[in-house]
Amino acid sequence: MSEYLATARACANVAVAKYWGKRDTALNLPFFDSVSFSVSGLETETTAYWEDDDGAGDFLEIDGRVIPSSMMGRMRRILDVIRSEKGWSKRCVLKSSNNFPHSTGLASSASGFAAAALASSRASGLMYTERELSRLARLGSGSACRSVPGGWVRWYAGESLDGSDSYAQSIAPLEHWPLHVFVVQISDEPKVVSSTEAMARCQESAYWPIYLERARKAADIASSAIIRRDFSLLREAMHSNAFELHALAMTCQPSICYFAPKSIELIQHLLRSCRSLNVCFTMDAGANVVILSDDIACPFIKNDIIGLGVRYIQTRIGGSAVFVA
Ligand code: 2P0
Repeated sequence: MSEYLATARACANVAVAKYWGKRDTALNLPFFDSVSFSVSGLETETTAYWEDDDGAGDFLEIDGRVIPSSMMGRMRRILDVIRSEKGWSKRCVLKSSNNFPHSTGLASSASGFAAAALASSRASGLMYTERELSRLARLGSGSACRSVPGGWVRWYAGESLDGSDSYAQSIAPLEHWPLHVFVVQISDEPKVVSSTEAMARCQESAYWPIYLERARKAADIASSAIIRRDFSLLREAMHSNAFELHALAMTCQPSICYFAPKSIELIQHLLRSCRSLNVCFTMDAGANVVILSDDIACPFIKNDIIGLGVRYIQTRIGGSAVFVA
């Protein structure tokens, strides 16, 4: 076994004000800031080691499945930064496992690239700061930069062409507002359209300029709701941002519709519950619904979900990516 060995863990994250659209596709640079929370217990653990390359190249295994070299481009972007900094030509071997099923609809790419960035850099002997790690993880998947810090997190879009000012940092620790999180598994089906492709298609929609104008303000509103623990404002920010994204997706050619019948049914229950309880929800590029609630609303929300006969995971706001060993 290599002396250059490290293991790291990172949590999935869910956006309250979403990342959608890239000003640079190679560097995953967004047009505007986004805000998310880390999801406790939904984690990727990655072990990385570096060794002399006998010509085999980098190796990646996820949940026991070997990823073909042709599909490792995003991971290689991260490893190439480390190789260049070290002046190395070594190869990296990464073994990664997710403790949550794909059917949660939560992108394991965010926790996966965050854990891989931390494990591979530590294994090389580099001690990156949180900000440097966040930038590195972003090269794998945009949203991965938000899985580096913990709690409530803001990804600053930045302005520079090289992405040096595009990173995420915590705006409040998880103890600041320890809400309940429900990840409702509406569908086991793979996404109808990948986020990367959907983002590109959405920029062709006639409604993109309106979406862009509003999305540019969403992170400020969501951040202020979180900092003030203002549930009504959080709900307003979260619902409008999610519905605007899905409305935009539907106006693409050809249209993209991520809703399943049970997503709508659950949303209708939740919208009724919202009138009297502190509950709010969002949907990413898939049919599943993620709900936030306070202690009082929690049992009522559970009933809404159980009544639908769908699977769910109940958890809390999570922490940052951590070095394990
Ligand atoms: C988000 N999503 O803010 C948004 C909302 C999905 C819907 O970030 O192309 O996997 O790898 O940078 O990070 C999912 O997109 O996309 C995502 P890439 P990523 O969470």
